[in-house]
Amino acid sequence: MRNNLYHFLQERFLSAADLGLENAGGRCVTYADLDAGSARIARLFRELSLSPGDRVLAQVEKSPQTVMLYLACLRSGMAYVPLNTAYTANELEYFLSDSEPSVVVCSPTALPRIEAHAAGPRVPSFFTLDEQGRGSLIDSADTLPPLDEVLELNADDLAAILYTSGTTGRSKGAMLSHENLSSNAIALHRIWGWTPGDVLIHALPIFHVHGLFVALHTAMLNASRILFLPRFDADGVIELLPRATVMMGVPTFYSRLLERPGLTRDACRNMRLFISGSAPLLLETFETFEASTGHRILERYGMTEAGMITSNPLDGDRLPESVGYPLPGVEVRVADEQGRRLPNGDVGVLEIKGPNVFRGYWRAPEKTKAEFRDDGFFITGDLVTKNADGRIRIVGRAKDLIITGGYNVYPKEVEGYIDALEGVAESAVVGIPHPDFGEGVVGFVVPRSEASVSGDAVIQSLSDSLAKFKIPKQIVVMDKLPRNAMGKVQKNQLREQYRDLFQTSRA
Ligand code: MCA
Ligand code: AMP
Repeated sequence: MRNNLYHFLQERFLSAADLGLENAGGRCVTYADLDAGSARIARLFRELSLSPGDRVLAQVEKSPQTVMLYLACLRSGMAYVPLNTAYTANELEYFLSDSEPSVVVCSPTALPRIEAHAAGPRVPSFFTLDEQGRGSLIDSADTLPPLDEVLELNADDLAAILYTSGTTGRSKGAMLSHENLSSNAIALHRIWGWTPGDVLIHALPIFHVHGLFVALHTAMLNASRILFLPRFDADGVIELLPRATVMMGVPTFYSRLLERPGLTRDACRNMRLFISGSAPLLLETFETFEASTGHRILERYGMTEAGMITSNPLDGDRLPESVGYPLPGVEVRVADEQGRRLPNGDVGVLEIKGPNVFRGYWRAPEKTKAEFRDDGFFITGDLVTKNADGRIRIVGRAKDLIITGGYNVYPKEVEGYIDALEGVAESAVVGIPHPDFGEGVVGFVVPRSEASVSGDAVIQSLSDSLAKFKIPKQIVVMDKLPRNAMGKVQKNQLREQYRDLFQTSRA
């Protein structure tokens, strides 16, 4: 039984053991290094007497050593719990108590406040890892002999828990199994036509599905050279383009690249494929990108709970404003609120089933039950149409969600924090079209009758509690929120009325 995803990856990437993660200066942490480094961290886990399924929580910057840590979790059967580095200590407290990690890895500067927050029955072991890939994690592992074993697992054993913000209440941890991840990686590797010699530009963060799973797994299965940038930087990417063949990004990457004169056909001469996802790619971005580079961006669609779900075809019509066809092995249907299948062309919620679909929410069986139909289909909350040949278009969201620069923000969470501020009677948070981030978070705030509230003060007050990307780029103070006859806030009306808020200035 070779169910461990690490088996699949190792088998392929060791065929090119001297390639690996290359930084902009050309320094390479090879696949052989990743294999040996992850084996030493696996030994450290053994010394700490961790058991398979124990959680390893990481809030660390992107570095090859972060990848080693992830691979060590895979090979030793630990559940990797990566967290956005933008989360504040306040947000972290919840993830620590909910996931009950056995190991916590964080930056040296964050260590004191994270240690202070870690309570509960079992105190985790703490290690540090900085953006250069140095810290007590690597220092401790480097003194140990590698543990070369790759644990035999069941296909549905846990590989990772990724937290997704919830429409109501707190974030939910999506439990992803080895099979979820490997089935998706193998399907994507095939349908995107990875070939020997492909070189990937990797500029995504590695605490989400896109950068951690989609990009890394496919490139590793291909034993590809990975040009590994610590973060997205349009000029840095343009410099690397002539050396690369594949790039993955959120739409903001593409709109930012288009602002640079260096994005030319010549710069893209060796590129084979540009892939976009995590948020809607605007028609304008698709068309301007094609005009500038000759490349039609391939858009695909996914979510944390299911990895990738649909993709435009590599060969055949790559259409803008469409996310293509279900991946091999993934069943989809478009349904009404009761789960009844709708005719082709009708707008409904996309429901999906397949080996990519997660095992449920961590320690939340009721939440899991609420999002699955009795026949096992998962309700994505995305509003779509499907045409007669099976092509899917996303036309909206049934869930109240803002996607800003590829990060999800649930308005309810932000509203909760704003409403708790002194002088605030109520608030509504919506996404307004934003030239850089696709959608920009905007807060509409109604002060209490006797109070006066300033937008800047609201933004300032939120900064200790919320990650920056969730904090409204603008606050509009108003006397009352628009409501319908039932008393429900009319967010559509706010979106419509303020649709040009970001159009004149890049906020
Ligand atoms: C940073 N800021 C943001 C964002 N990122 N605000 C809103 N939305 C964002 N995405 C804040 C910064 O803290 C800063 O605040 C200000 O906005 C400007 O920052 P800037 O320097 O422009 O940002 P950056 O560091 O260049 O980052 C922008 C980015 C980054 C490169 C677009 O957000 C990014 O890498 N996004 C990718 C997200 C991703 O991987 N999503 C995949 C999720 P201040 O000025 O106050 O300091 S996986 C997923 O969705 C599913 C499965 C899927 O289908 O893939
Ligand atoms: P997350 O929970 O962070 O994984 O975000 C998943 C959500 O991102 C999906 O449910 C969609 O609403 C959205 N999404 C991902 N890819 C696309 C895309 N290509 N077009 C439109 N929305 C997308």
